Amino acid sequence: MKPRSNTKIIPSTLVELMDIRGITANKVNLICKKLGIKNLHELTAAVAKEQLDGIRELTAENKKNIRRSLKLHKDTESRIQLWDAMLQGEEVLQTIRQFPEVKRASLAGSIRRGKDTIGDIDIIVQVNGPDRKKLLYKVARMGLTERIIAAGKNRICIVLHNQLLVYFYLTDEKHYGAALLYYTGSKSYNVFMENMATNKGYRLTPDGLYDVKNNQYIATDKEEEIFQYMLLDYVTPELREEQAIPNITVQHKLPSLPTFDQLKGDMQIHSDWSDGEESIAHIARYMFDVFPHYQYIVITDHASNERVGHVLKTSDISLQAAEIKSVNDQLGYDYVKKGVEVDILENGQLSLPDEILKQFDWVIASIHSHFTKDNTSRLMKACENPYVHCIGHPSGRLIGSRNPYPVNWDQLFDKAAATGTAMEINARPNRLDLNDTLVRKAVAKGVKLVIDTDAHGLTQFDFMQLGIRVARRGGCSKTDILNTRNWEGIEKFKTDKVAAINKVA
Ligand code: DGT
Ligand code: CA
Ligand code: ZN
Repeated sequence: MKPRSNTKIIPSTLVELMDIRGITANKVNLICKKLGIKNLHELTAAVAKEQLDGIRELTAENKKNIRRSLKLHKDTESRIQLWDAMLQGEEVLQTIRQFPEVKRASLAGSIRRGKDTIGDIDIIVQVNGPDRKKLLYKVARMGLTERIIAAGKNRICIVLHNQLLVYFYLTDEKHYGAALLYYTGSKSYNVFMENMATNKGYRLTPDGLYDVKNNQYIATDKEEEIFQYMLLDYVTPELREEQAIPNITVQHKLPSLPTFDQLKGDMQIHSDWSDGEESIAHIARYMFDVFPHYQYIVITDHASNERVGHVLKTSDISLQAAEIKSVNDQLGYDYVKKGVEVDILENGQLSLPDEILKQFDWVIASIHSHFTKDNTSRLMKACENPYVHCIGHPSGRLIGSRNPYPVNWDQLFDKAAATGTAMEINARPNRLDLNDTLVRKAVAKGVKLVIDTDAHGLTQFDFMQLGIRVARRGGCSKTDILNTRNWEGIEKFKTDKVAAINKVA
């Protein structure tokens, strides 16, 4: 075989670059020579500084592949919503778990932490050394894989057909816990943990925890063990973010975070009386069967005197109430609650008068117009209405398509706390509104929150899982979440609100 020219002068630290599709030995050589690069670290730095742009011989595709392989691709446009990433990640996980070479596998990275958008999918895979090649072949042939981007002894990176990147970190049983901890991140949380380890005479690496005194390896097959050895409370992945670190440095001070089974009902649902797909009877039957731990559901169709089309007409409110009554009669108790979602108009007035609002069991007021102006005063005015129980999707953002409008959150949350108005954690994948940071702020001010799905179809009730993750990332306790209460508890919240407003007036 003819020897390949130039290969020899490529530093051994850069050989793995040649696994990148479309990058020949010549190109690797060229990069090394032109930029004086000697190792992967220097290459990473050069790519971050966009120095590859100066090399004419590299195509745009070459550069893209190098960036991807180095995990430097993450501009905001390429991030995908948590829900899509969870579905995709789960599918990849289920597929590789069927390979006999895979002894254990877990999602890590930002998906495991429940971040609202995801740059790429990280998966820890336990596989014996001799099986790694076989695993690579199988991964390459999975229907989900578009192509292999890079493959080495400890890592495989693939791109899926939807252009999402997946990194598999290959590890053995003994190092699994440490790998899971490290690749779950976040980066700033890892730095925090590494410093904590150093302070306690340990060294924490993606390979495991070591006792510095005798350089002895401490078993970390399970992630929890690392926390135990370091005398720290276990920190759930949702709290492994920079914003939560101040709370986790103190032992036994972590909130006990809310869980899905603690939720007693879904409090924003649209039926075919407005823009939802299903009748109230269908929704009730489905929810009753599929979510048996819910004690109530709240139908909150859009209703307005101001707009037409896909809204509950004022004249239809009594007809809708009769339908709800008949569904409840069949179920044997008041399972379906009569709610409404009203618009907050430009001047802060609502799209229905108080005499009508007071007929409903639950009133959500939301902004559906004028998305660019500062909306603090509109939202505060809505809080002052004794019949408004909750502000819907308070920031107005649509992930990837609409920025949140400006709001003075301190002022709004103070008003919400003083008037006893709840804020929504809207669990739709493109809303997640409030987001984790605002949830943390709201809770600190004593504002109560409602997690709901804003479902318009039967499949959307599963979004509740996302809402729970936002609440957990925001460091909520169960008591911060109103719909962990039974309906009597919700009624109490409503009478407390009226009392709070009367006191101020
Ligand atoms: P993403 O993919 O942008 O949504 O966010 P992550 O958190 O999944 O980040 P990613 O995929 O770049 O890396 C996965 C985890 O690996 C990250 O959360 C922490 C760890 N990690 C990666 N690079 C570094 C690093 O340079 N330093 C430290 N301390 N940890 C890192
Ligand atoms: Ca990631
Ligand atoms: Zn809405």
